[in-house]
Amino acid sequence: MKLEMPVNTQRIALWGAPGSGKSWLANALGRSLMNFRQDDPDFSYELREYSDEKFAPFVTPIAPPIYQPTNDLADFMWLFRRKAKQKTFAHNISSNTHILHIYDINGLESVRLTDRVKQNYTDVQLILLTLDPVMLNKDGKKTVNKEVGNSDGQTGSNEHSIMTRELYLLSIKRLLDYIGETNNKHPLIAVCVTKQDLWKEDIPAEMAIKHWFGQQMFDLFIQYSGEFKIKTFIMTSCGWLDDDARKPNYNKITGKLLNVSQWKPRGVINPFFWFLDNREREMLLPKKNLFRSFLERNPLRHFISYPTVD
Ligand SMILES: Nc1nc2c(ncn2[C@@H]2O[C@H](COP(=O)(O)OP(=O)(O)O)[C@@H](O)[C@H]2O)c(=O)[nH]1
Ligand SMILES: [Mg+2]
Repeated sequence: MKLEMPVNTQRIALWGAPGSGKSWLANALGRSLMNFRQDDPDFSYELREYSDEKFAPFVTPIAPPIYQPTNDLADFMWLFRRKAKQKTFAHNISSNTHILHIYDINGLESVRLTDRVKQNYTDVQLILLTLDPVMLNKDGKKTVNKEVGNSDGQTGSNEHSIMTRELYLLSIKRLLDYIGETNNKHPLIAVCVTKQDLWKEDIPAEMAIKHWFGQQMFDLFIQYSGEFKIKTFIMTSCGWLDDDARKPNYNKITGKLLNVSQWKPRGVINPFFWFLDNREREMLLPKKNLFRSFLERNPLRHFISYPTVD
């Protein structure tokens, strides 16, 4: 099937340490949308695989996460659509279709910002930073993972990751400085604090950065928020079990889900909805011709926000 509706391509890059949950997050988005509010009275939501200007005729059931490390620069495209169920002006302007072109980048190279991957962070509209408190190397002990130099690491069992608070701070600052210098139009920055199912404490999103990554990291995001639009989200790509709401749907030994049929990621949709909300509002901004936009209905006032999903 050829595409006939207007689409906007949104380039999205993932940044984060090996094993911090980048690939799972990308996969969990598909699953979350499948689980998400098909009974919504205003809109339906669709996500399809997309290639060669064609999209899969059926909503593709997105498989559980792939467990392989991302060695190369993997990129893939999804067609996302929010489709109105009602025929009002507001619903009409709030119905859009996007191609989400996602760049899943090797963890070590992203943290080091090597020349090979640098390019992927310029000219994107959204960067998802995955910050993983579970794998944080709290006391700076040497890493026990011998392969850490050349792969994305099977990190579930790796007790001392390379990522210390200092390294997070340094590498995120380097990334934001680089983008600040090279892009004239800055991407949105979604700070994704991952693996919430494994946290021992209940930490709200506003506190997560300070709590896990320290005051300096918190201050860094404040400092850059003049230049970038930055927002923090907390999430789990595997979620909890239905029958035991406190038990992660996660097998620590195998690094897989315990129960695929109960797979319910939590919080994963929010950075994407935040991003699309911003993009669509931007697209509705009044045109240069002030007189015309005065005569026309200001669509921005009618735009229906994307929901926050808990
Ligand atoms: N418990 C839990 N484990 C996760 C979550 N996300 C990822 N993992 C685990 O961390 C490993 C690395 O995740 P992955 O997405 O491959 O990390 P990447 O290297 O950043 O792409 C996975 O194989 C899982 O075992 C999560 O939300 N909760
Ligand atoms: Mg990966």
